[in-house]
Amino acid sequence: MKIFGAPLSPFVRKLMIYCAERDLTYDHVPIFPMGPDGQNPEFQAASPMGKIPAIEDDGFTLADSSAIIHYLEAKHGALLLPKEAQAVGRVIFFDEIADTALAAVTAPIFFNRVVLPKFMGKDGDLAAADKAERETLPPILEKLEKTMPENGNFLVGDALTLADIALASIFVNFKHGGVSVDASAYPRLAAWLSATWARPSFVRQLAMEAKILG
Ligand SMILES: N[C@@H](CCC(=O)N[C@@H](CS)C(=O)NCC(=O)O)C(=O)O
Repeated sequence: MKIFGAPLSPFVRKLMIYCAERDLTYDHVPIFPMGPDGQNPEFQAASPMGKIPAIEDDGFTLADSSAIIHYLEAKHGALLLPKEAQAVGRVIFFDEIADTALAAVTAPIFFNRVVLPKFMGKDGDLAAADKAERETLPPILEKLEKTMPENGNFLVGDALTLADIALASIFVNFKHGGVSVDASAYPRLAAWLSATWARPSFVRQLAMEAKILG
């Protein structure tokens, strides 16, 4: 399988961590969609909307991290998606929160503080990043804190699921953008996050990303 994408994307990271957690190997084809890579015909064929990640697997192409992970679970056997009705609903809920509310607030922070200055040679809109951190993010973290399990390291049930991978992946972009989760304000969220980031899959991924960030 080929994975097209840039590891600093929360959605590419989610797919890479998913593969690491279940020992699926892949060839990584680096694609930064906003640069010339976006014109790569193989990538364009795999990702009709031009977004990362996308895959090519034995001639089959697919884009969108959640779609790809559902495909891989169906192909290789369900491991990180539970079957029980309420659990599957909750996993999709967390995956969706990462893709919507959190992605919307990560974007101005990560893009303006990291992507524009480091990879595109442009000044980011630091005022927009600061505003997102100060005003938009805290109410989301407060709501998220209320959805965290009281005990335990997993968001759904007593084992790792796609919910943990998706949510912890997007929080890496806050970290790269200089935002940390205050354990005194959000104790359950902070505890769950540090437990998830301590997994070997995340440790390896973050080491690789540290090299990219220099
Ligand atoms: N819901 C999608 C989101 C993918 C996405 O928005 N990727 C961004 C990078 S983080 C992208 O490719 N942006 C380039 C563009 O929109 O042109 C997924 O889970 O894969």
